[in-house]
Amino acid sequence: MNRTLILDCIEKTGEDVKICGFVQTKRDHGKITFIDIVDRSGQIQVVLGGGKGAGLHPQDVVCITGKVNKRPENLVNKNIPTGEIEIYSEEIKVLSKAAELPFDMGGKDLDLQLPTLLDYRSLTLRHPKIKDIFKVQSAILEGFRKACLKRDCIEIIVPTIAASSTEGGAEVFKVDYYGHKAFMTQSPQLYKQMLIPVFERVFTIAHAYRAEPSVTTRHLSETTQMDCEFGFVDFQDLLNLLEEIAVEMLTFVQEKYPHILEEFKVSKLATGKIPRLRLREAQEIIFKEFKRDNRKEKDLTPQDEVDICKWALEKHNSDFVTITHFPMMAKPFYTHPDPQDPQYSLSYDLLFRGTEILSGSQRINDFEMLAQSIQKRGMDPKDFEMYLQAFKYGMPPEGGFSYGMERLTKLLLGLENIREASLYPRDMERVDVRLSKKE
Ligand code: AMO
Repeated sequence: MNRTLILDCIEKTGEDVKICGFVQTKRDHGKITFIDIVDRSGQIQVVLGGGKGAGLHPQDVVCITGKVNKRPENLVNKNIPTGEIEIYSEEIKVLSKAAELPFDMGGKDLDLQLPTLLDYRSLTLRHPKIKDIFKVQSAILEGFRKACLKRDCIEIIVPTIAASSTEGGAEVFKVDYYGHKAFMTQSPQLYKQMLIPVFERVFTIAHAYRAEPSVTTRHLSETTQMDCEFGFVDFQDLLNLLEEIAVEMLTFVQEKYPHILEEFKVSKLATGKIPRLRLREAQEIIFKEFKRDNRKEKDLTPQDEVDICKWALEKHNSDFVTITHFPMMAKPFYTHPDPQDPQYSLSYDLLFRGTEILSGSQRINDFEMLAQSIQKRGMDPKDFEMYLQAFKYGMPPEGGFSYGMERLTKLLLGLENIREASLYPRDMERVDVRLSKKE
């Protein structure tokens, strides 16, 4: 008999089916055993007769052949799509036995401390609610791709080993590259720009490596960036693009997985017109409404981000707020100064539900100006030879931005820690296994 997916059993009441999946929970009632089986499509209750349930354990991999029955009215489970049916079976084949689990995985939530959740990652990812985080993440990627393709962008895959650092600063992993100096890229920035004269519009979903010196709930050492870059655009075009793509992408997720967002008890997207504030305007609001004077700082503090998002939701019914015009000295070398006020830059961050999820800027597209900007920051243009070549031979006005995939997932689902939004998070303390403390 061919395998039937669990969700498709709904259409097969009265028929014999074969389902294959994992034992989620097991309840023995004498010769009868109730087991919940999970496959990629969903979960179903199986009533196993003939004493066949003895010896079964959670996470055993099984195939079960049996009849799909309607459940008695008083036993219907309204919380799952297959809640009106169950399978009665006396035939079970165990494909793979699971070792005894270190903790109970049968509850609706997996109540574990974060270190345990990550120490047993290959196991904890199987829990339906944890799995749902990554279904949402996959939909974020799908929504992003759709929005970019719709705008005529070409998808590119770029290297993650490079001859120079991309974002500056000390947060860079060095690589011994056949005895030469090389770096893990902090972002796909330089390559996406280099490809503008080739394709005009590009996007990439790229690994980025940040040697973060501290442990926070919003930073990873290896992160995934969703990057766009557009040629022949100005600052206003870029602001429109980044906001439109964000709303489209998250609306797509909301429409694809409404039940998961409900399960995580998060509210629907507030999509009022997104307020745009210069950094100094945002800091003025923080000062007036929240009584903190950060008006001379070069960026918003984490608490400022929380508060300005609160303000955007209350006053504009928007889960997003765009902050522009950060000081030039706070931004990477490729950022274009504002011609009206060159101390400030044509840069922007997008904040979503209390945290920055995106950064970007109009870029310097003039070859000489770019080489000078590299020098001004104490770097050597020689280290950027391939990059500068793209500008030397003609570069249109251009700009772009980057969304942080894990941050977006965390904020959309209201997770406490960004590590929950990464399949296999890397941080100062962990590369799959916990790193031993340095002496
Ligand atoms: P930036 O460094 O701000 O900009 O990164 C863009 C977005 O990526 C996410 N992000 C991170 N997420 C988790 N852990 C980290 N350590 C981490 N670092 C960044 C954030 C952030 O908003 N090249 C520019 C983008 C551009 O100008 O196009 C850049 O990398 O959500």
